[in-house]
Amino acid sequence: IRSAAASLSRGNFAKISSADLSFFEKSIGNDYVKTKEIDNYTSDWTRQMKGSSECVLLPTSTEETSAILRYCAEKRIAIVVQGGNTGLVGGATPIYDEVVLSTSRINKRFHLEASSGVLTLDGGFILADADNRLAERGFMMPLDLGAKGSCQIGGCVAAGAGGIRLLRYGSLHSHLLGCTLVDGKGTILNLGGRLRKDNTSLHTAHLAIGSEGQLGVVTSVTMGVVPRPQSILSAMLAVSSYSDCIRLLSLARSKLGEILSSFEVIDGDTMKCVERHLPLKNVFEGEHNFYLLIETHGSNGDHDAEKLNGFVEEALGAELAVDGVAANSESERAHMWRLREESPLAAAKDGYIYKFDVSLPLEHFYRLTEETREKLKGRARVYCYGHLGDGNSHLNVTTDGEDEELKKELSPFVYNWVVSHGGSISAEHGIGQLKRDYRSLGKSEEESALIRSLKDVFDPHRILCPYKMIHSQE
Ligand code: 2HG
Ligand code: ZN
Repeated sequence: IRSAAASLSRGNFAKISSADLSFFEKSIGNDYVKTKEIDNYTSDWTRQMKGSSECVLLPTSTEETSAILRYCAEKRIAIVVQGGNTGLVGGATPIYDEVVLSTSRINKRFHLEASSGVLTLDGGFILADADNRLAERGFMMPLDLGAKGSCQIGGCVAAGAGGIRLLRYGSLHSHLLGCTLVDGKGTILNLGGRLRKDNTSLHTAHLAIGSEGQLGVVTSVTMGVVPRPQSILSAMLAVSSYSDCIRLLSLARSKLGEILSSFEVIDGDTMKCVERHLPLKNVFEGEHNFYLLIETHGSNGDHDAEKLNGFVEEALGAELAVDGVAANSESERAHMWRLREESPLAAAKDGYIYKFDVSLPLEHFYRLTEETREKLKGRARVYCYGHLGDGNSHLNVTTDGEDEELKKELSPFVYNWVVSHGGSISAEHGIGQLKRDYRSLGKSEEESALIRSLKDVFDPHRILCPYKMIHSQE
């Protein structure tokens, strides 16, 4: 995927010299200034988005990060900040010759205060590693996403990651209490703190959420974590119409109440795509138009099972669902989640892929898929899966080969449709380079101007992540 961002001209940034490399080597050690075999850092994980860079820097601390940024600001060297490189919009992939600043080695500090459930950890901590450490103490990371094995907590904050249990625990705005942000001048900003409540000023730490490296590098995060649920149950429903899916969401909210933690959808075409490309089988016999994956998190297995079974029975009795299956073991539960979490992988194997991640009011959620299918009839395959409980659709379109014409039409069609139906062109993946040209859709000029002013405060030389959400030359 080459986005329009690549057609922007290179900014007026300095080229890396041998003196610059010597400075970096002196500051963070020779081994952590990489100039060779850096493809893993200059392409995104799908290897579809490729850029280039003269060097990758791997600092170990906030202080080393600050020294690098202070120097780069002075010399006007452009930087792209990278966490686990699991993003879906090319935000962490360099375009011209930006230096890649990777937070992978800033991953030592991990401190949990069990009485309050407040965790402080380094920004480079991998989400699954943090969650495993919390599990030993009876806690859990409130956010969970398919990329958990590689994504880093600082990157999650910068990406504004959502994931599969936002419905229950809320977004990062519900959890982030403080963070350390090293800005584009190298200043170390300790924003917010570790208190659950602190209403003394602007909530500056929250500016880091979804900032995509535009304001600084998140080197440390302080956040609330949640008790690990003692009972986790999953079930799937097969449903024939979208309107029944929405009725089932209301039913789930009222019947499952506080234990409802995920309400995910996979449409019929996606399920067939999963079965076609992956060694995975649907849990239902026969074909259905929609599949819902529902999960509960609670503290009493018997009570939760009674509620979940009651919900499934009512869904079947009222003929809102045509079939229902509850997971009876951990492996059955894992199987259900693989169907949903590997849907992106199956779609990627289906051909050349055009990806969308949009928010829509529920009444319009599936009409976008239907209208896109209608528009592209005979030219492309259209898949929809996502976080229905959050109104977040992952619309994916595939063709046998790259289709330039379709590419030109598709994004404007989808994004204009979304905005004119009260949605957002990015629900959780961000803007990066992929959606750069559409970033102001649905935003007022006043809000865009405010965002540019904030950029100038944090990164006056605009060296951080150019050509992306906030462009260096605008
Ligand atoms: C998911 O929910 C991720 O699986 C990825 O946000 C979605 O790649 C996608 O379409
Ligand atoms: Zn998602």
